[in-house]
Amino acid sequence: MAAVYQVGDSAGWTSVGQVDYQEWAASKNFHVGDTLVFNYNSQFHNVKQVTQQAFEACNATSPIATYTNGYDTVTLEKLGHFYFICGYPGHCQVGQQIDILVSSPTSSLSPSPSTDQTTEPSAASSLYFSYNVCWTLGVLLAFCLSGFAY
Ligand SMILES: [Cu+2]
Repeated sequence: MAAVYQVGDSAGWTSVGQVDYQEWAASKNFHVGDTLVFNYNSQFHNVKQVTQQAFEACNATSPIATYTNGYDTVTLEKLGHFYFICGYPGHCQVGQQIDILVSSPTSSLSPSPSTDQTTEPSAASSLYFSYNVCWTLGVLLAFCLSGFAY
């Protein structure tokens, strides 16, 4: 099921308010087909998808893609990292940058097939139990009889 995430939740995409976008991204599990929504005032911000190198350098001069609408949706179409920064001077440097890692869904372990073996040991043990009881009773009987005999 594809999910839609508003980047920064109610804070949106901003350079003020000290939004920790890495923490925000780390709290999510992004999968192929999910959509990011960048919600911001387009007078003050934009969204530039950049390479890892440009991301680390806060270099917005040669972006992979540029979004400027103020309500931009970006579909995560493949696995791997998606790097976004704000192209306005100084904004990336103060933390308006986000590294989205799109991972494949973890394959859930299928439960081990149940077998009929669970019933067999209990049947065997009850058989063993009744054998023990008979043997114990037999010994007691023999003991009692021998007690009477002497
Ligand atoms: Cu900005």
